[in-house]
Amino acid sequence: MKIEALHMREVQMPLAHPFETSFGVTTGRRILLIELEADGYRAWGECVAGEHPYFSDEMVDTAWHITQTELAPRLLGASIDHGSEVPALFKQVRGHRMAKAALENAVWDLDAQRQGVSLSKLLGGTREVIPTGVSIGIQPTPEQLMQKIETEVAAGYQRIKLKCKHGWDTKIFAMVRDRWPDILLSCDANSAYALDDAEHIAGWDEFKLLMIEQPLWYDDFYFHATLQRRLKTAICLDECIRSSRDARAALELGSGRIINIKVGRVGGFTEAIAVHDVATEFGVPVWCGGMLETGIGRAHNIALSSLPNFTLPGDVSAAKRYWAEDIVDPEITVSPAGTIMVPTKVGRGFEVVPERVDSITVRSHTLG
Ligand code: OSB
Ligand code: MG
Repeated sequence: MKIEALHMREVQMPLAHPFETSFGVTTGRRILLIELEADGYRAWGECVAGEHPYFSDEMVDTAWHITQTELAPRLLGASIDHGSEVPALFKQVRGHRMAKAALENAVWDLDAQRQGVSLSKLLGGTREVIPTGVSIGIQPTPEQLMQKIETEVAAGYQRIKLKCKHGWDTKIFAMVRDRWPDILLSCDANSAYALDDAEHIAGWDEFKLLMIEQPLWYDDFYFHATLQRRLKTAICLDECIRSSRDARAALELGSGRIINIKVGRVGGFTEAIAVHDVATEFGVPVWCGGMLETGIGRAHNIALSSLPNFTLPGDVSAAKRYWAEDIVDPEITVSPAGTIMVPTKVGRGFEVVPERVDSITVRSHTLG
């Protein structure tokens, strides 16, 4: 198929609740969306780059620039049969994985429609439902955190992940474990600690956390191996895994025992599947991370989460936790058992509502 037109747009959406991590507070999202046209089909991709280069070195403005000047021209007019052919088109451009992923994922989204199969099936998914968890940001007070956990546990979520940092860690975990001794509980430091904190972190072993996500530097997996040797609790790697080669190196080193796969962080579905496969080879479970996505990215995450080694609950939770009104129909919801049904319909299974997207678009650019 030939990519006939490529539309870029930036949408702005206020979050229903502010989201605080060790790197800052997000109150609203600026998101780059991609729409492709080919063979009479229209497909979508979402770029997960944030408003600032705090999670990774990408941000929405760099993604916009690199898409417009380098990536989109390479995709436009290209004849491709499959999403897995896209990385080769972008090979000359180093990095900018989130920008690349938005385009590649849109091609998979298109190909699913063209082949008349669900995106899950096209990606190699085998699950009918996916287990889901929630990521709960740092709250103004411990009482507010306890209230949030109560709400999410009552909603059925199968795993509670707490964002943490110095001053919002040991005491908080103790308080939560005291009230909920048996829930699946984890924490995510987003690189808030250093190796000098090893003893402090080892103190969390008593809380029986499922995992400690990215405790050390965003670009490190060598010292994570040093730390992992000192912990009973599994380390889960997020920021530092940018490719299947990183995954193999990290697992050979023993840097962690669980991997969080974010399709944007690794550059698209092709590489996400490759990371999944490396983890399988090492007997390491994976789960799907979230980046405060709209329904487009969320639908793509649901399809990815249907692959066999996504055995742990992911951060792919219900749209209403993030948005007063999402941009897809039907609304993405979670069952009382804490699961999301994987759509069996053709394509991504959640239709983009054009009027809704138009109403929140602040800039757009078309190629082709
Ligand atoms: O580290 O997983 C992370 C959100 C933005 C940036 C990084 C992370 C997150 C989350 C939120 O944890 C997951 C979600 O609910 O989408
Ligand atoms: Mg994380």
